[in-house]
Amino acid sequence: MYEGESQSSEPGSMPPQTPPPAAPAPAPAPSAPPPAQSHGRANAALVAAVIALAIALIGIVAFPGPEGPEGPQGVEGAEGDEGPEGDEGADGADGADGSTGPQGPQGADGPVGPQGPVGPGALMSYANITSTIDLVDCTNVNQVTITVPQAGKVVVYATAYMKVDHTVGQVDGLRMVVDTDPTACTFGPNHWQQDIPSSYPSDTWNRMTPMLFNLFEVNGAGTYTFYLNARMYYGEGAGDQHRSSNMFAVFYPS
Ligand SMILES: [Ca+2]
Repeated sequence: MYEGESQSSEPGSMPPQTPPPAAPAPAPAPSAPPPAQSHGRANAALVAAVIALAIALIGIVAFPGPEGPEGPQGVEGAEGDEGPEGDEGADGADGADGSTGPQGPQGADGPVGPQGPVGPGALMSYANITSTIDLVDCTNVNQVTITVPQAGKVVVYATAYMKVDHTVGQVDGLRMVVDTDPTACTFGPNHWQQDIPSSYPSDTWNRMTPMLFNLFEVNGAGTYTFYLNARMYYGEGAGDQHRSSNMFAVFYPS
């Protein structure tokens, strides 16, 4: 009972007791939690903030602002790994011809080819005879044959070794010709002729070496024969003979 206050008591109740000595002042109590009303307002504010943030994010996503200026170029990155080899490309156009190279070594000899046609050069035929032939009238002593491919000219050359038996007091005369006739011993511009005067002493081995040539026209291709003929036009006798001779025929095409 505080001073100044009245204390009613009821009958039969306990007498008033002396109040106990005052207790020491209690130590300050730890901070008590806020009243329940303040805690509720804080939660509501937090929820409102979260909702506002969500609305802001939705606004950012749904309604983005204008694009900002392009930023500065970044630093070049490290070189990447080499990629796989690509497919082979199409062939390019041919290049220009190169310069001529050096001459190569000489090759081996080839096989012999077939004989070619007769050329424009001369053809030649040859006849040689060593034979004792008595001269009786006009005597053929040698001949040469030549085959020509076309018209042209044939030149015939002849040399001979002749033996003449001479008796003093008689003339011996030998004539030789080249002709297409084996019986022709005609005197003419192409004949060869030599005499032994009658005053010369007798001799059975008078050697004569005539040299003749004559020109013949041939009208076309073919085989032609030319003859060397001899005749004693004076002093014909048993000892007058042909011993040997050569003939050459050369063809010249037109
Ligand atoms: Ca004679």
